[in-house]
Order: sequence, then C-alpha cells, then structure tokens
Amino acid sequence: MIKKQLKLILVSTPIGYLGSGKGGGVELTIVSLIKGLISLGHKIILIAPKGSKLPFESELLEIRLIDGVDQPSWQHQDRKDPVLIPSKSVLPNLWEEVIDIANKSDAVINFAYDWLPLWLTKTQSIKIFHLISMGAESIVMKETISEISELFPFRLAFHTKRQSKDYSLKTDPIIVGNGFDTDDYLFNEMENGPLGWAGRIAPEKGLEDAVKVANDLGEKLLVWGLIEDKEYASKIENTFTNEIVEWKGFLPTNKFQEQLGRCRALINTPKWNEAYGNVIVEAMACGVPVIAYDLGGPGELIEDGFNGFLVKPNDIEGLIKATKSISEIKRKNCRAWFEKKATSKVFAERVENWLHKGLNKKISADLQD
Ligand code: HBI
Repeated sequence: MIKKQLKLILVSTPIGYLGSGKGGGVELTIVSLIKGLISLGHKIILIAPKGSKLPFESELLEIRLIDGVDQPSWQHQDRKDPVLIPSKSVLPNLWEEVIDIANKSDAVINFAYDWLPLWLTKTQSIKIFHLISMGAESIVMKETISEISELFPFRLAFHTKRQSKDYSLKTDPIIVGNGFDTDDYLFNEMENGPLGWAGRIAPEKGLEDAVKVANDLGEKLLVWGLIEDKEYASKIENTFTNEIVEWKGFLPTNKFQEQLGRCRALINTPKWNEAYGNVIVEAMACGVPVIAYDLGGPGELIEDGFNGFLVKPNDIEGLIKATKSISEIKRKNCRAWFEKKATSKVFAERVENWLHKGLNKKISADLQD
C-alpha cells in the first residue's frame, strides 16, 4: 500500500549539539533514523542545538539550529534530584520552536530524556512521540513517563524490552530497537585482530573490567569513545603498570568502523541497564563478534553462540573464557544479524509503524484533541 508522506519534526537532545559526542548514542540514533525515514519518503524538520551538524544533506531535510545553554545530563545527577533548567537553557528554546511550527506537521518525535517535552504531551494538541533513550535514571522522569504511558500509551517507544522494564507502564511497551546505515559500515573478515571496547568513558560503562581481560591475556585493549569522566579514565590507566589501554578517542563513524572492523572481538561491560548498546550493533555491522554482560539491551541483541557470547554481569573470568573461544563465532553471522535486525531502514520502518499506531489509534486522552 502507498504510505502517505509524513511531515515530521524531530527534536534532538539538549545536552550537547549533534556531533559533540555528548549526546552519546542518541546522536547516532537521530542521524540513522533521519536517513531511514527519508529513504521511506518522509519529510523531516530537525530542531537541534546550535553547532549541530549532520554528515549528509537532503531536499527532504530541513535543520533549524537553536541557541541556548546545554541541559545538565541526568547521568550526572542523582536519581532523587529535581528537574533543573539552567538560565538561558536551550531546552525551552527548542520546544518554543516546535510549538511555533508544529501545526504544519503530522507528528513530533522527541529524543530528549527530559521532563519538559513529556509534560508538553499532556497540554499540547500537537502529537508528541517520545523515543525514550535511557533506563530509569531519575525518579521524576520515571513518574512522568509512567503518567504519559497511562494517558497516551502509543506515544512512547523504547529501544529494548529490558530498558522498558525499568518503567511502570500501563500497557505493553512499543519496542523499536535501533538501526544504522549499512553503507556506513564495511564487513571485515579479519580473524586474529586485537580486542576492542567502545562507549562513553564513564563508570556506568564498566571499562575497567575489559582492561582486566586484556591484562590477563597479556595484550592491549583498543578503546574508542569520548572521555567524559577524566578521573575515572586515569584511575583505570593507573590500575596496571604496563600500558594496556590504547586510547583511540571519539572518532567519526567512517574512521571508527574502519578501526573497529579489525578487532577479533568487542568486549561490552555495562554496569547499568543499558537501553540499547549502539556499539554492539556497529561491531556486528563490521563482522566483529561481541562478548557482553547479559544486562540491559546487549542481552537482547546478542544471540549467545551465534553473533557473540553473553556472560553473567561482572563475571570477568567469564569474559576471559568467552574471549578465548571467540573464533567459534562466524563473523559473517554478525553482519547477517545486523542486515536483518538493525539497519536504519528496518529501524525507520518500525518507527513508521509506531507513528501510524499513535496517529490512527483513538484512545481516551487523544479523543479530547
Ligand atoms: N540528560 N537531561 C538529559 N537529557 C537527555 O536528553 C540526555 C541526558 N543524559 C544522557 C542522554 N540524553 C543520552 O546520552 C543517553 O540517553 C544516550
């Protein structure tokens, strides 16, 4: 059936401009989803903080850059903290722009893990949809998300079932996974490369465990990612006398995937309920098997023994054992899993279905519109 072209407004995270790396996985999610939605023929207006840039252009994409002060990240706040909105904050400025132009759009997709856009869902007639990007990192966010799930169950979507379990939802969660552009990742069949680790360098990502694995095997660990917590990074460096970690920095996708593809395995060590695990899919896309703690999103993406190995959380011996058997995993299985489950096209189709469900389904609260 011919799907109607949707006019969509996508609103980015307020904690850093797109390309700064501060938005973590959300940056890659937004870029990939825009590519996927455009490939399905939809029209996009992206509203994002000043300084944001995308690696591509399209006549179906308009970008509006908004000035203002970065929103503090919930990951650096206590779960009991109140909602903070700094003076001259970019967050309300982003949403003033949305409200200004929303009447010309079919729907708005919010990527911010923030109170304001959730609250606006109750009071605005515009159809605001939320792709929740984290597990429950704050009590006030958890309460607001569960309130919206009661009033507008079709307006919320999560990356994985395990992530959604952090929230008390009134209906079955809508799961859209994630997805990345196949053209951005080249399959590398190289078998005996180094070990890799990738992610924001911060305590909830558990880098220290992967360093212990490399140290035990007497080899280096290649580490990609933004050093968000310098103290944490240097504490890790000082754990071992000899140089284990090779810091590769936060690289643009084309460089990252070229280096990542040479690894014989990516080790993933979440210490929190990781909502998805973008780097796991990026590794798969390059044919790199993943060894991960069976926690959060990674536990749903890895099919143990097919595209990687799952290990009990915090079990470093288990990581070492799995690393020694990684040659049992066929690298082409990893790429095949990616092409079937996690391309930007597949992701965009799941998001399109979500929007159609939310736009067409009549439920109590929506009837008031
Ligand atoms: N904190 N306040 C706030 N808003 C966000 O959008 C946000 C955040 N912390 C982390 C984050 N987004 C993303 O990096 C993760 O959801 C991936």
